[in-house]
Amino acid sequence: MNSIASRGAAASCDAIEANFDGLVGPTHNYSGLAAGNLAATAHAGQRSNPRAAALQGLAKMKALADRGFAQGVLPPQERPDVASLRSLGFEGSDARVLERALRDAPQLLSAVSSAASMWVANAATVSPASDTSDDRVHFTAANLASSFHRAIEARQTARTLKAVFADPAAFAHHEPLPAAPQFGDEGAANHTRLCARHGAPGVELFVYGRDPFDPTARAPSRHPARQTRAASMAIARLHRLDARRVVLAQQNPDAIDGGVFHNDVIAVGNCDVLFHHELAFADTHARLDALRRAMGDASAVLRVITVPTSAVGLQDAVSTYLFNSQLLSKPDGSMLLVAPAECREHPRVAAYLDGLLSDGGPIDEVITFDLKESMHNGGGPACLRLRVVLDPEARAAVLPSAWLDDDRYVALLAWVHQHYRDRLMPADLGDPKLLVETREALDALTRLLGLPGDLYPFQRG
Ligand code: SUG
Repeated sequence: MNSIASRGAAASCDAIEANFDGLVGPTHNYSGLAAGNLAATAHAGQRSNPRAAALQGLAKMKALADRGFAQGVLPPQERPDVASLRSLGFEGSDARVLERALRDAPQLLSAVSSAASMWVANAATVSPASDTSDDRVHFTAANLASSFHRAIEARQTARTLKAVFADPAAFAHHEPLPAAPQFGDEGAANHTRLCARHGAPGVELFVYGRDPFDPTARAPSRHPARQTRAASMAIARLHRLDARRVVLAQQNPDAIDGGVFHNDVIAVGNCDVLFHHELAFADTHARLDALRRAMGDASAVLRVITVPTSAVGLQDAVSTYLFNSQLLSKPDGSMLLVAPAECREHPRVAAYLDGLLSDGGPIDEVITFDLKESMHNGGGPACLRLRVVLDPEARAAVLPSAWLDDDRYVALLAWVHQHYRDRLMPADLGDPKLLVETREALDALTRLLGLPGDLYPFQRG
């Protein structure tokens, strides 16, 4: 047996799915930047609470870590991103750049101040070693080309992922795809992996919103389709996936027009289970058949839970983010749904969940979290995490200080209390003191998380 084959054998026995959550950054605010994201639009201009947002995210991470799930932390980005303002012609000291941007182009100041990097489901697409032909975990940082405030994340995201998943023997990193409309890529939010168990070869389902190279293809009319078919196909190639175990599916354009700007707002998969709303995909029957065939090739049988509109309407799915839940395998093989608190507050969705728990299916537990600060910008539990399947060798190669343990949790709580404001309005983003506070916070965080001391642009001078 050669070394690659023996590595693959180890992967199939002991791999785990780790969840790396994005820490909410100190500039978390509601600027209404995301077209087609109904929650973000509805909360535009409201006062945010960055401290509460970060604490809500940490509470979810800690609760899942305490339950025995492998939980990591990814740092936020440097915001306001003064360098982006400079690239757009604002000159002078940092304080002057902020002041002039606030006066002349407040929308640009909001965009370069967004804490949107918290939603790390959009950071990258990740393929585990058991799916790739070189037995390494592959990452492609998302270009997020469909909006300015997110497109400026791509370069730093790639840098951060390389710092946390550094070992080239275990991890392969690809640069973001070209940031052109044909290749809009939103990362793992439009990517689902299905398999018999995490370490076994899986089927990778890539969901796209539009096909720019097919003029006859349907597309949404009201809201943008952010992910393109060409981007999904490029990532499948880059990650060296077996074409027999890749399935492409188009999102239902009507769902996008109803507020489903990412597929993870309407579907979630884990191991052999796909939990989705009946309006998630265009051509649902054909796509599910393709998935079943591909799963057969991966020696697995797909279990599908389709939620009909008669039980949960599209609007209710979008407003509660039922499908933006994490679906996690427990040690006995049953599954836990980690849902937003809004699901329990909504009578029809709560009734649906009660039925789901008593139907003898794979999901036998639901826990909910108050993530309102993130939810009001359209980010639920699943948006806040990046899944990375790791075999024992790859797990050992992750930056050790990126894992959340009790001590790091306590240190992060103290760090948030020390550095975060408890109220922020979009107009506060021009305050030069906020920039200084944020840089001090991130400098402390690089030490706390054992990250390279030159991770952020301001640290490189
Ligand atoms: O890209 N919201 C994000 C939410 C991303 C959610 N992620 C997933 N579904 N995986 C977005 O729409 C709002 C920022 C503002 O308006 O201030 C925002 O960018």
